[in-house]
Formats: sequence, C-alpha cells, structure tokens
Amino acid sequence: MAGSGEPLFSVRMRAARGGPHERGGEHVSGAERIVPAPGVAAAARALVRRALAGGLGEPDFIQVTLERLAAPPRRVAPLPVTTLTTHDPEEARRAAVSLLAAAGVAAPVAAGAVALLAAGPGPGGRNMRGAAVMDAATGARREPDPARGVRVTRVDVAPEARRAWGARLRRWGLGAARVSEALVLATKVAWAGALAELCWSDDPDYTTGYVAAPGLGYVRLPHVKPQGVPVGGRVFFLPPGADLPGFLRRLEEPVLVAGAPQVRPPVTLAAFLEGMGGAAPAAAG
Ligand code: WAQ
Ligand code: MG
Repeated sequence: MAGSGEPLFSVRMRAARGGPHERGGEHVSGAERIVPAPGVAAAARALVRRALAGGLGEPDFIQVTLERLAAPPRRVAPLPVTTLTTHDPEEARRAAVSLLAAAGVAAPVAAGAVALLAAGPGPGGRNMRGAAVMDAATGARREPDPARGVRVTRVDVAPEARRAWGARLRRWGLGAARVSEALVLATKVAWAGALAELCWSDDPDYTTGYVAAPGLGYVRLPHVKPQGVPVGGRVFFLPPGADLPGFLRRLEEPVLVAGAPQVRPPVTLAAFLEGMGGAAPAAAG
C-alpha cells in the first residue's frame, strides 16, 4: 500500500473563537495528519468534526489546509516510551529537572523552565500557541516571537505503521490520541536537533506531562500538574550555539514517524536513571 512513490498530503486544522488567531481569536483546537490522496477527504472531515467538538471551547473560526507534499517525507523512528511512577506535582517536577539535567540541560535552566510552565509561559501568565525555545546552558530564550512560540507542523505516524502503532500503545493503556500525538511531536523535535523537551498540557483535566530527549526517549510524568489548572506549554532546549534557523526549518519539514514505539513498564526515577547509566549526559541512541 502506501509505497514511497504515492503522493501524500498534509491536512491541517486550526480553530479559534472570537475570530481567526491572527486577528486576536482565542485558540480552541488544532491537529494535523499526513495521508495518501485517497484518505484526504476522510482526514479533513475527522479534523473538522474534532474542531466542532471544541477543545477549549466552541470555535467560530475553523481553517483546514490541504497541501500535497512535493517529496516523500523523511522517516524517523519513534522515541521509546517510559512512564515514571510519580505521585504528585512536587515529585514529578523534581523528576523533570533530574531528567533534563541527565539530558544535558543545566539544572538551574531546567528548574527555570518548570517554573515558566507552572506560571503560564505566555505574556501575563497565558498559554502560548507554540513552544518556547531555550539555550540549554544559559536559559536564554531563542524563539523569534516569545508570545507565540515556535510550532511543529507536518508530522504524523507513517500510513503503513498506524495499525501496529495503535495496537502497541493500546496494549499499554496509552491508546488516547493525545499520547500518540505528543509522542509523534516529541520524536520530531528530538530529530530536529533539540537536546531535550519539557511539556505538560494546558487542558485543565490532563495532568500527565513528559520530558523527551534522544538518549532518554519519551518519559511520561504522571501528576506533573495539579488537576484543574488551565496553563501548560512546551520548552525545546537547544545546545549552546545551535543553528536556530535550521532547527526552525526542520520543525516544519514533513516527517513520518515509522515503526511501533517500544514501551517499557512503569519505573521509579531512580531505576530509570540507573538503567540509563546514571546521570551521565545521554548519548544519542
Ligand atoms: N508545536 C509547538 N508547540 C505546541 C504544539 C505544536 N504543534 N501544539 C501545542 N503546543 C504547545 C502549546 O504551547 C500548548 O499550550 C502546549 O504545547 C500544550 O499543548 O503521554 O496535550 O496539546 O500522556 O495541551 C502530553 C502527555 C500531553 C501525553 C500534551 O499538550 C501523555 C498535550 P497540548
Ligand atoms: Mg491543549
């Protein structure tokens, strides 16, 4: 089926309330797919249905963009998935700092990033539409527009991998679209050159977040956010001196995540770090 010669389409949806995003509308939901031509109409319909179902509210603006990809996308293997046994925000946030430090982020910078997401990373403690970009050594912000952040686009599970991908995650109780979409995004961000990523949702009812890094994989942090808090966000950490324009270009370059992710049983932070070879900076792979 989805052979390498078959044309693929990027199908993207964004929805807002109070007008389009660029005229001050409030972001309500967004999602995207990469699918072969025969799947475009169904994918667009599913995304419109999702927009109308309302994420953070009922939208009055919905945009769907269909774009044929000029070349076959790059294929990237998924990060392996681990869930830590964290019980409350204090423990989970401490684990986040340890994981980021193990990935090579300076500990004070990691702690600052946790504080940033806790306060709401946008101006006035609001959410950003995209991610903050931080220098891993100094904590200096590098995204061009700190109110908006940088966006990851044009990424999905490879068409021929979807079945095995879904089955693998469901077997571990991770069948929610949210987990799959976050894993896909984190895989792309790591591939694009981030040293590490920190994330938790702005959805008040969703309290699991993650730290991801090439050498750590995708490490889930239950209870990183207290129930009922409507702020969250993402921070991408770059190595000092990293080529920012190249990184931003790769965030928008079409990528298919191919293969089913390896999933490991839940572990404590200590056991996880020991398995990684202590707190040594993670080598790729
Ligand atoms: N590119 C960059 N940043 C984004 C993007 C994107 N495509 N989408 C969302 N963000 C940023 C934005 O600041 C949001 O406010 C923030 O991330 C959170 O987005 O394993 O649901 O979609 O159990 O609310 C992670 C854990 C869930 C899943 C993350 O994020 C699991 C989540 P949300
Ligand atoms: Mg959200």
